[in-house]
Amino acid sequence: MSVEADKRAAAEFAAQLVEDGMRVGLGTGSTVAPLLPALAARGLTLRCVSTSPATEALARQVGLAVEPFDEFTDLDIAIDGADQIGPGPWLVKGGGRAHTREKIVAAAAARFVVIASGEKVVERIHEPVPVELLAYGASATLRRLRNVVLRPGPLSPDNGVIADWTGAVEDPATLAALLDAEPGVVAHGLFGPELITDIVVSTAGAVDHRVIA
Ligand code: DER
Repeated sequence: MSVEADKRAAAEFAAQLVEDGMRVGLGTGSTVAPLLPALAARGLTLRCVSTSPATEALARQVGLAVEPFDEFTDLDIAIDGADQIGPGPWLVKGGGRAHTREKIVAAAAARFVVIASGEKVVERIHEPVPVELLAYGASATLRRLRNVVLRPGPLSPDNGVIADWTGAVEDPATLAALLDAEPGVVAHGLFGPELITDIVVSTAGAVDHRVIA
């Protein structure tokens, strides 16, 4: 089974976890892409929040009701992909430059379901780890932060500067704390066990659903 087919299988499995009337956070990326038509096909009444303009456009195309996040104080479920899924579990997210909004949506959700094809599972979290910097003072922040390099490309949807931690990741929790403590860092792409409730991984067509919390 191809990676694309595995992404679709994981997304379609996660779509079944959504119940009528739920407030749903929609992640960003190629694994979330097949989630959207699968959700729409269920014909449920849902209120959705998007983590990127790309997801919003795709969601509207398939008829999902997308509202501004300001309308919500919390969500029932959020579903999103990952760049890496490692022990802990810890995730690396942000390959699609959307990790700040994704982390805010994941934190607001009662249930955060991660969906991925099997090659995203790693024995040890490794670089690069995306980091979003406030544009204001970004040069000074970068000077202080060893091992963080600018990523070529556009600003984030919130006009943040996207960079990557390229140093060794000895311990994700330690690196997360270091980055969180740095003035000028808006958010990094390490998502820890306190955020994650479910992991759905499809490998060669076999879907594994792990409930974390
Ligand atoms: O950039 C992101 O945070 C994406 O969600 C990423 O983590 C997964 O993207 P993919 O589903 O296209 O691999």
